[in-house]
This record gives sequence, C-alpha cells and structure tokens, in this order.
Amino acid sequence: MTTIKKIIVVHSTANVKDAGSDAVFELQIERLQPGNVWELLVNPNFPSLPHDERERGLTDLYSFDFSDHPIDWSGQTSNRIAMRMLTREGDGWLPKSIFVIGIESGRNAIVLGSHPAWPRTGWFDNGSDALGPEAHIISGFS
Ligand SMILES: [Ca+2]
Repeated sequence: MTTIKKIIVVHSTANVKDAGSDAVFELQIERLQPGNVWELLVNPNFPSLPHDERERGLTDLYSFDFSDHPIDWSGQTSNRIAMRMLTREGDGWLPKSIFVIGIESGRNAIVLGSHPAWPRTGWFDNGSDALGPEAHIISGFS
C-alpha cells in the first residue's frame, strides 16, 4: 500500500464538434469494501482554472491536495478514481486523453490512470438526451 498526498489530472479535450464543455466536475476516490461495495472516500470538485477550461483540442491540468488527509492507495483492484459531471444539462464533454498521477508522501510519483486514446464514444453528459453517462472511471490503463 502507498499513501497519496496529491493527485494530478491532465486531460485534453477532443477536437470535434461540441466536445468542449463549461460544466463543473468532481473527482471521486473510492475503495472496495467487503461484499464488493465501492465506498466513496472523498469527492473534491475540480478547481476552477484561470482560463476557459475543456475547450476543443486544448489541455488542462488539475492538482488535488490531500496532504491533510492522505489517501491509502492499495492498488488498482481495491481503489478506483472516477470523474463525474455535476451540472450543466446538455453541455456534454468528450475528452481526447486523460492521465492521472499520484504523488506519494515520499514525493515519488506513480501513474494511477493512463488513457492516451479516450474512446470517441466516451462522452460525459447528463440530461434527457445525454450522449453518455455523467461519470467514468479514469484510473486504470487502456
Ligand atoms: Ca470551457
């Protein structure tokens, strides 16, 4: 097991029509409990960056600080990280790539999620005519 004090998410938005979004997102960190139940440990909002985020073809970087309450990361089978769209019905977002980096308490960095070619059908969306679910798992490898 390792202890994570910071998580960095770097994602690019697909360069296709309507891929960009102004929605608010949260990060969800979960741990597998007995009975195959995923327990939500923490779900901070993505911070607001000083530029227009999630625009077509552009890359954004987000840093989440957990140094006050570090996360016990047991591995890809017992922990997972999701990204969830909170608001903005009808403002779907389609990434092109998503990478998740964990900074351990010893300052080592480990890759928690690597998705260099996010599926072209992998929209984040909500509402009655949603193009995809509002949440996707972004840890793990593809
Ligand atoms: Ca935007």
